[in-house]
Amino acid sequence: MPRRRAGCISGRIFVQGAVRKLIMKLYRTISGYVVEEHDRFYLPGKDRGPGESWQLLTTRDDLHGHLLRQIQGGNGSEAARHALQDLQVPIGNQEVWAAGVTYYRSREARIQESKSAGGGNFYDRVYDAERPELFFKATPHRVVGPNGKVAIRDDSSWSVPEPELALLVSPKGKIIGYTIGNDMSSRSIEGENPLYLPQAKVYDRCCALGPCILVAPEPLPSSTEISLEIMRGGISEFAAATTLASMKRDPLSLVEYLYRSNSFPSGCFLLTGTGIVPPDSFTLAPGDEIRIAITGIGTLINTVG
Ligand code: DO4
Ligand code: MG
Repeated sequence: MPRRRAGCISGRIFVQGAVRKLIMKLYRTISGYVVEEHDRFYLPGKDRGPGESWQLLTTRDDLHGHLLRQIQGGNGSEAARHALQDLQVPIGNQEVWAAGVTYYRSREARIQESKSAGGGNFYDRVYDAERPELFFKATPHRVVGPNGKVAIRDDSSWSVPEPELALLVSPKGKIIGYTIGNDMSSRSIEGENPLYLPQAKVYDRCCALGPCILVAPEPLPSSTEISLEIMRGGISEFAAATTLASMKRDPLSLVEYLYRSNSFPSGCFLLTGTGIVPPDSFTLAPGDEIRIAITGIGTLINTVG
C-alpha cells in the first residue's frame, strides 16, 4: 500500500500521491492568464515572476499538473477575479480545424441543403464511414473571442452559427483542454456545391472560441450539454440543445485521424461538429446575439457584426 499524506490547500483536503481530479478553468486576459478553481481565481503569471506566454502554456502536455502546481497553497485574489473583465480570445499560434457530420442532425441538414445541387450521398456516406470528415477552419487572425463580433459573408444569403465542443490539442496530439467553438457557416455556398466548403467555412471572423479553456484530467461526460440561443432585438429567435451522447465520433479518434501524416508544431484546436442546426427558414442577420453554452465550460457570447 503506497503511503499517502493528508494535506490541506486553502481549506480543501487532498491526499498526497492520490490522483487529484481537480477541474480548472484557464482564461486569457489582458493582465495575464487567470486560473479558476473552486470559485477561487489566481493570476500565477503575475504572482510568480514573469509568466510564460499563452502559446507556451497552451502547448504543454502537462498543462493540468502545471496549473495545479501554480495555484497550490494559494487563496486566490480579487485582482485575478477582476482581470476577467478583459477576456481575450484563448488562442496562441494554433491552427483551427473542424470535424463535420458527427451528429445525425448535421447529416440530415447537409443532405437537405445540397439536394437541389445534386449533393448525392456524400454526407450520408461520411456519417457512416470509418474516416471522419476533417477540414481546415481558421488561422488565429480569423478567430474572435468572448463578446467579439463574428461575421457573415457578404456573398452568403443563408448563414448559421454552429455550436461545437472544441478540443485544445498539444503538438504531440494530447487533448489538454476543452472550450466552446462557433463554426460560422454559409449554408447557401456549401449547399450550392460541396466543393465550395472552404469558402463556406473560412473567411474573416468565421470562428469564435472561449470564454476559457476547461482543463480536466478526464474526458467530458457524455451527459455534457451543448446549447445554442440566438437573440434578435432582445427576443429569443431560436434555441435548442443536444448532448455529447449524440456525437457519433470519439474525440480521441478525431484527433488520431487529424494527426495522421500531419504535424502541428503549435498545437491546434479541433471543433468536433454541430448537433444543432436551426430550421431552414432561419438565417443570421447583423446584430443577432449568439449564445453557446457547454456544461462545465460556460457561455460564449458573440454578436454578428
Ligand atoms: O460537411 C460540412 C461541414 C459539417 C460541419 O461543419 C458540421 O457538421 O459541424
Ligand atoms: Mg461545423
